Amino acid sequence: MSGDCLFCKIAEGALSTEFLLATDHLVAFRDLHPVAPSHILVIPKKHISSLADLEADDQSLMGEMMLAIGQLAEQEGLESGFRVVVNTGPDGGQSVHHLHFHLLGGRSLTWPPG
Ligand code: DGP
Repeated sequence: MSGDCLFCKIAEGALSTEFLLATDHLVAFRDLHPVAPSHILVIPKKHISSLADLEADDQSLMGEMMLAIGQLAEQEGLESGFRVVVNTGPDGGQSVHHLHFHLLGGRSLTWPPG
């Protein structure tokens, strides 16, 4: 838990957010401002500020998160595809400084992103 981190509070259940998935190490919940019919955030319970702050010890946690994303995509019925985005740093458009994976699906997504 890091001081006043919003996603740490969500992860510890302090904000009564509905979890689509919760394990010892991660939680998944719907984005407050969805940009696709399915827009889920998957976050580690451990406070990690961004993808750029990962350490070697986080390797198995990241593997668990990838597997969770696959499970959530299946749960959401995203058989025709989905996208996973990790906004990182100011140029990456990161607004919440607790590592999170956006799982986006339910419509055809364009490329390149803005
Ligand atoms: P990013 O820009 O990549 O840092 O994405 C942060 C996302 O977090 C953004 O899409 C909106 C979402 N978000 C911010 N505050 C809350 C909240 O309190 N609850 C939920 N469910 N999502 C939030």
